Amino acid sequence: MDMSHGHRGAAPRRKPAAFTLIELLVVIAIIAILAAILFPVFAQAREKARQTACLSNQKQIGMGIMMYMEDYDGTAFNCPYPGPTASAFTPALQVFWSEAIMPYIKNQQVFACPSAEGTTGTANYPTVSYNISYGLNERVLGRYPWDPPANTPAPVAESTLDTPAQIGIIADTWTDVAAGYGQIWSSFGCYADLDNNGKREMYWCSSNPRTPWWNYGFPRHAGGMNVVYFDGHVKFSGPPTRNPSAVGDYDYNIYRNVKVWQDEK
Ligand SMILES: [Ca+2]
Repeated sequence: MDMSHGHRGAAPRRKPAAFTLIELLVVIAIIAILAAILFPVFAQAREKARQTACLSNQKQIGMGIMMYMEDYDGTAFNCPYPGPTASAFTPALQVFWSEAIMPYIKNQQVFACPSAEGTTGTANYPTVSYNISYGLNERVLGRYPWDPPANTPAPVAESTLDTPAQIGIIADTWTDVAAGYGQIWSSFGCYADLDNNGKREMYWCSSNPRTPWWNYGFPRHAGGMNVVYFDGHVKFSGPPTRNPSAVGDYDYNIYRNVKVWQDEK
């Protein structure tokens, strides 16, 4: 039996109901609340996807560096900061670090993090035709012969370090698009005794947000950054924590899981 037909056949007790103003406002309010809850989630999901794409970029960069080292007796390239003038450019490198490994990667897009605009070079290195938003570990890949510890040559061979898997070599770095330059490095390294054994270890640090041009690792992925380690593996790290021994803007925040150099004996 058709129930609706029976109803329709009965005498209507009231008009077919339209929405009242109050009902309409309640529905709109509920939709607004749901939107307010969901939109940040959508934004987070988008950033999460970018973070994963960035990690994939770095995986290829890490593999490129490993292949480079296989061809050069286990030794990494070395691209020190060339200084403010070309005369300080020692040694006289001809290529930016991305170009050093380009023969192994053959893809310019992997040097650009999707969460950053990137820049095309820095200081006195020749600029490139693509964006770069990653910087290198100055101690390992941008080393001067006189950098501590003593008697460690530049370029650095992986075999000279005890714990390459703990040492970050490439990470997200700050780039100033408006100024038109990026940073060759992503870390000076800052000292802290996080294991409280009385000896300081050198960790990767993040810039003080108040002075972003002191640009170490740049935490652009929900407060963290992606890192390539000296054995070629990649990992997300962060967010950074306040460095207990920070004395200024140089070493304000610290990535506890990313070392810049091996523990000094
Ligand atoms: Ca220690």
